[in-house]
Amino acid sequence: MSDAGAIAGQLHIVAAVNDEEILGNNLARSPLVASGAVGHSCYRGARSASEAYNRGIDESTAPIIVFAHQDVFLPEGWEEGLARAIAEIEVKDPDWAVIGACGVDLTGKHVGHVWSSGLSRRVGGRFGAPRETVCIDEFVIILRRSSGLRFDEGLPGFHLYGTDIVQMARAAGLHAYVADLPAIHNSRPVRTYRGGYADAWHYMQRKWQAILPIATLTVPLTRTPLPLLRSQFRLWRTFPKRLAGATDSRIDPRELVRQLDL
Ligand SMILES: [Mn+2]
Repeated sequence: MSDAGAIAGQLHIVAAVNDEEILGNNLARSPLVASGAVGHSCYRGARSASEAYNRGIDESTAPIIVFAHQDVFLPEGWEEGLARAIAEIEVKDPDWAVIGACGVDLTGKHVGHVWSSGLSRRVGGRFGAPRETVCIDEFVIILRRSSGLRFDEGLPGFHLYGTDIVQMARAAGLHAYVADLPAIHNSRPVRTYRGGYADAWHYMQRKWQAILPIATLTVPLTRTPLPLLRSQFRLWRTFPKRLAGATDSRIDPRELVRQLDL
């Protein structure tokens, strides 16, 4: 799978969409999507990411499914990076289940590489060979269809499904990886961990109670709710400053790629 044309034929892109302008400005502009090189399905009106993503699994046939946020831009050549990562992973683990672009490795170290407009900074940087991970950021999730994994439709809303799919892989004796696949996450600053986020966190806390704590890229899953409460307070206190410092998410991500040399 070293050749980019070969990998494109194995992929299908799936997105849950609630804003056509954001989709048009970001994911739809990605060369893979804009050129028609890879098929894509957008699901609107889903109650949860799991519901949309499982429809994407059921209504496509490609062996590798790329679940991407509507506010993600996959730069030119992204699929070549993916082909390289898969080749590297398959030397040791032909039965890999999940690949993401940001995660936490088995030693607890954050690894990944993305531009986040919400944070107005490059998160992580080049890190070489793919590494096993215990969670992944939801902005891009790559699933090997023959792993047999599906998203848990009991998990409400649009949070923590990256950690959940990785933990389901591990529970099934499979492995998940973070690969160096830089992209633009043209996100807005996170306003709150109340409401939908808290519902998902409590669901995950119950679901995985036997193996807590579990690292995530937001709030760790723990027996005590203290980390969630602390993070809720911190987000509330810092939101005005983060909003003021964020990159305008209406920016053309192609311009960001040129500026950032991702
Ligand atoms: Mn996003």
